Amino acid sequence: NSTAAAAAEEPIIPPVSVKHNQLLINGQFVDAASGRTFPTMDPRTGKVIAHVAEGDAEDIDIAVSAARKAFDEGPWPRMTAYERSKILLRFADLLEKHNDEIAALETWDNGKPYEQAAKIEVPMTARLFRYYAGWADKIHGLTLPADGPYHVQTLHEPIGVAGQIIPWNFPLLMYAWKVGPALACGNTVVIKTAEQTPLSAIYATKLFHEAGLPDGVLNVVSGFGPTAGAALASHMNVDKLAFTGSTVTGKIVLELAAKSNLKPVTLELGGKSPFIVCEDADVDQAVELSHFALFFNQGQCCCAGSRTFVHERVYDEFVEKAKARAIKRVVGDPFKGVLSKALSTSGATTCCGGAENDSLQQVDSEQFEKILRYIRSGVESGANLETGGNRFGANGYYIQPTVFSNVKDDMLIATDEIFGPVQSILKFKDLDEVIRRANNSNYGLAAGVFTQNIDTANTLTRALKAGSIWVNCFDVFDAAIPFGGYKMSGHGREKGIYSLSNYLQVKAVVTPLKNPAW
Ligand code: TXE
Repeated sequence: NSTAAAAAEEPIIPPVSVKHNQLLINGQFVDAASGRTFPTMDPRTGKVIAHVAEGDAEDIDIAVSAARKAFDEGPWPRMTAYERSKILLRFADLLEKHNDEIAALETWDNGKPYEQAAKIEVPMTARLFRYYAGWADKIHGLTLPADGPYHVQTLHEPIGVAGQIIPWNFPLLMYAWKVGPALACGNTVVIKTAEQTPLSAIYATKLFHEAGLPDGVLNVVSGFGPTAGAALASHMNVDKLAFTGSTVTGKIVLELAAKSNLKPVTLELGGKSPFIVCEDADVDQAVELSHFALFFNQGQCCCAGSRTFVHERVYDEFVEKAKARAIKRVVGDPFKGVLSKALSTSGATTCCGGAENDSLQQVDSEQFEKILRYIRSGVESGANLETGGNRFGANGYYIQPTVFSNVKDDMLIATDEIFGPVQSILKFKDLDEVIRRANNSNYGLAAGVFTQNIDTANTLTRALKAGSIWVNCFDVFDAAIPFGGYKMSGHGREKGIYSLSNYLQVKAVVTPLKNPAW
């Protein structure tokens, strides 16, 4: 069978080598001040890909000073917006030129399918920088009609030095979501990448400098959370913090920001998003998209449709088909695979689509063990294990596509973010009930709604407490569409016009009118 075949195969040699493994501060590659390095691993083999400079508080301090200088004295905020925009556009061109190399680094470091990185994630990153390049010269204040003889205007100014902390599930895209709007608004940046996946951001930032980015405007520090990350969150000279990661760590960085200089914080945290299949839904389409909503990117998506609520009239048919779909999934080496026809024709640049060979390779042993623990808890709490439930093959951190039916709301597999390829299917009877149950979560990141009835769709989209609601589709990510959460899924919105306000100060300027008659 395919499991045995995949396990017997030798891992494919990545078509890339690691050229850059240092910190990138003030336009220069440098070692960590401590001289320390840490290994970044190939999850397929557990072997070291490269030793990367390990930044900590001292390096963060050096990087923040460089960003401060570039903001206070450097050309960036004072450049014309058009010049800034041209640099972002040139960077997007360079990303495209080096598309395959960056995609290979991303796959090697993270374990995601190469086709997905090469055909979706790097192109979406370029698209996002072009989108924000378009905004750079369209950011402006207002003239306001105030009571009294005053000329009143608002200036929209960059905040200053932005500190950004990103995770490992979409290393390059998370870099884009954070860096794109910050730079378009004229801020300078220190970004701390995830310790599991440091490689693509260093490479991309080198390209940014080739595109003409002045020194100190964008500084990349690789390193660990409690050292480098915490130093960035609590730095007195960082004016704004943006974080993507777990809700637990989100609370820590919010506290560090409050206890230091009260810098404003945007948080994009975990989720347990409902995917609701109504009785009148196109079941085959709902099965396909619920599969995609959960298994895309190995299940490592904050907005994964991880509570599949299915109406009782179509439940049995849905469970059978969802199980068959999961069994059909091709698991294996992420460097092998082709984009699924369905998703590539649905528009790869707007849809964060998946590959037919979804490697299901988890990023590291910690995530792998966490997922297996949740699978065991699902079995112990009485859910029906329809398929999967184990590791896939003997090597790496592959997990079998796993489907549970008969899941109850209070089981851990229905309440907690598993962040892996484990689908939990729950049964419901009517709309009011599913609204109540879907909203009964600490999270509120996203939701999927499957129905042919416009009234049902309108009721659900208004009633569900979630920042993104996809109707008869899922995971449609366009640079223009805002993304973010209700409740413990976070604060603020990223992407689109909404992200700009995260990186701008609004200054009200009032001047008396000497001759109010005019
Ligand atoms: O997250 P962390 P982890 C969820 C998912 C996953 C779980 C744990 O459920 O299984 O979180 O993953 C940095 N001060 N998500 O441990 O710790 C860290 O170095 C400052 C959902 O990887 O949140 C990394 O850069 N920074 C999520 C980033 O925070 C700290 C994506 C994320 O790591 C820090 C990833 C500290 N004290 C995981 N500790 C999503 N929303 O998409 C860690 N970091």
